[in-house]
Amino acid sequence: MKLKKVITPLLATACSSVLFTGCGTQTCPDNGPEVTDAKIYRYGITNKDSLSAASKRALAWPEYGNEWFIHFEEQELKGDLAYEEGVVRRDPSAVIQHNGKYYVWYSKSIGPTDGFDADIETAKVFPWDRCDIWYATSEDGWTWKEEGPAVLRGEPGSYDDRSVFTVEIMEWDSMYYLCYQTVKSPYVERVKNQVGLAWSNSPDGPWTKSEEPILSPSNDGEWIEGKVSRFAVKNKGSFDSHKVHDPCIIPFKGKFYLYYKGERMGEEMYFGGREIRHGVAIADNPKGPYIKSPFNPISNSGHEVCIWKYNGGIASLITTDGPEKNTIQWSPDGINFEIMSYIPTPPHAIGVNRTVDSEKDPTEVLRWGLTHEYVTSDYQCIRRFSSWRKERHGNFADFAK
Ligand code: AAL
Repeated sequence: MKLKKVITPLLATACSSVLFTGCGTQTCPDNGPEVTDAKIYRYGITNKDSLSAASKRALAWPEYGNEWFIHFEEQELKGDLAYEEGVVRRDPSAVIQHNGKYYVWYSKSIGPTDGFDADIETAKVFPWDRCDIWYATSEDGWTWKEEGPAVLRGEPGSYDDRSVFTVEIMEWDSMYYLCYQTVKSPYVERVKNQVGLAWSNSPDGPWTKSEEPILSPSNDGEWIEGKVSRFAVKNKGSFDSHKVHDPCIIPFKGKFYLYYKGERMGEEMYFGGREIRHGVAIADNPKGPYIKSPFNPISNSGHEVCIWKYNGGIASLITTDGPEKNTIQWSPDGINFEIMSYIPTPPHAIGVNRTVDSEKDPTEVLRWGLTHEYVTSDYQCIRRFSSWRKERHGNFADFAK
């Protein structure tokens, strides 16, 4: 089957038992799914006059192959990105290539995490607190050389004076753009997180930072006064009223789409995990201004943003939180995503491989890339992942008999 012919989305009903939204109109018209002998045979249905709910869903599935269904495994890196005690290296960017070398950017900090109860002036509240953005290069994607810092925290009083972290890279028109999270001191529970941008004509820098953040949380929530807890709210506000996280900019349809994770003031545990959603903000130019889409949120699940272009649209790996976690979704317009596959245990905080032709296969950018691992709650290191598709259960030799 030709890959590009199977882009029809696998709807929520068809994909996973955690998704109990009922039939979408695209696959289950009022008079029920089309029942053909070929489909009855394909899905092994006993009796076409006695259809279980599962059989009805199967009959409603689009013509579909195995293309989006992949499995992951992780491996250790060598050189400077191997685990180093006392050092946090985490949230790797996508991998790009320049002058024959792979490049990656990441959050780096030193020392243990103290939490919010320690002295706020000196404490490091999270592993991603008091970070700078560093970068490393590699000939083969396995052994990495740490080159040094790329973007440092700002001067005291600036919007990024406390931490710059969770970075992504975009190459566009001979320029390089790093977008990343920023926090301004003091790092208290209710601190807002914003997104900064830096640009350079070389992946080795020097980088020029935006004077103001390019994205901020929505300003429509209300804390309960006199408390410090981020869960104590009068009004939760929009899905991104507390934090805009995990930014990733992708050039798409003549514009620049900044995908991000939104965290909400007064976040609750919803079905499927934390109340985490994704949004998108769109600009005419790489430096902005980025305008949040009125269609936000564009995902009610997920955690770190992991997106790539495929077949004229955008694909997104949704992990960790929400009812649609552990799925790959695809959208023709970058806004309206449908589930394509269910993915067992995807790696966290993926940096995809942007050096390959993303059109070659729906998940080509995921054949290998970088992720991070919690070695301890204090210290994380960057690792490599690879992914593959199971073509057959069991042994090939048996099949050939
Ligand atoms: C990650 C990301 C963001 C958060 C923290 C560091 O998984 O979602 O980067 O701020 O955790």
